[in-house]
Amino acid sequence: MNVVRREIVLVGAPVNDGAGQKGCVMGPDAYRTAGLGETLKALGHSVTDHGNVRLVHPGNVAPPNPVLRNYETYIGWTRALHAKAADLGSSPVFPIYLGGDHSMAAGTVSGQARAAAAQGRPLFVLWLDAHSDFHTLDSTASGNLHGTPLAFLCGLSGFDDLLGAPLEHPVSPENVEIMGVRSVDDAEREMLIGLGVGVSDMRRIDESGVGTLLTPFLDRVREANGLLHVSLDVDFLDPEIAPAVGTTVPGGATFREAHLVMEMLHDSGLVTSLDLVELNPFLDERGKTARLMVDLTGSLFGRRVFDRPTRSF
Ligand code: 5AB
Ligand code: MN
Ligand code: MN
Ligand code: MN
Repeated sequence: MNVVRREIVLVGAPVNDGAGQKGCVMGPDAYRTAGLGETLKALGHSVTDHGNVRLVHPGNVAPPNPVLRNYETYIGWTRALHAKAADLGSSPVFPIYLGGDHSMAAGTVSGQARAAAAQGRPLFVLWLDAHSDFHTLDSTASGNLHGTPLAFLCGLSGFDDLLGAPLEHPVSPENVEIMGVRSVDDAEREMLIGLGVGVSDMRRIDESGVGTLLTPFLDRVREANGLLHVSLDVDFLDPEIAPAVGTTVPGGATFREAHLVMEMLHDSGLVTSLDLVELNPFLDERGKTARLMVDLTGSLFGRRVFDRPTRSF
């Protein structure tokens, strides 16, 4: 098979406190049970499981907004995952972060961005999600912190507690592409427009197709010699095919749309790190969603029906 062999490291991030519902804590083990490691090895890659990252509680920190839920554990997880990702990002391995709710991306992506900056390369982020996760600690109405990581990563203000200092290596908003969106709050919409974040909502996917929307973004990553982090929220997918998530929104990506995204990402050779987030195994139907996420990861790592044309004319 014509697949570039990667040294993959699995990192469990059993983060549960950012979501409104319990259950994401079981995500890392559900991916292991669904055969993520075996699937990647069968494609010719080497896989090492580093186990789960442990939360380090930061001590008492007063939340800047009374509506925020579990603010201190957001800080603790962000610091622990930032350190792990900065470390892995400076080695030649490909990390896959097994969530855990999406608040974990505050740590994984900021750590990868630090490592990218040390190599003098920009980090691009593809955020596959029904939501834009672009609330500040001020603007969130639900107080659920999994709705805030992308605003933090883009350097919006008010998040200095997370790493104990202003974010040193924010991701440029123009280097972010959010795909699959169909639920954005008013405050988020204003900030996304103001900062020029790329958004391909479901209507644009319906009209143009994922391939047409993804290609110019991948071209930009290549031209900038960038690194590309992909953050895949289960709710990017239509709830009919992926029910195991606490924040379902109808009208999501189909089975083939999602696989095509992953296949194109594989062929680009540009992706250097991945989050699999928001899987809530407690809400799954006999492992269906966990298995689909594993299959999609297989497509990202080179699974295909044919690896060459069947004839030359
Ligand atoms: B997810 C909502 N915007 O702030 C909020 O699942 C939903 O990581 C956030 O994308 C969804 O609570 C966060 C209504
Ligand atoms: Mn999300
Ligand atoms: Mn979401
Ligand atoms: Mn969600």
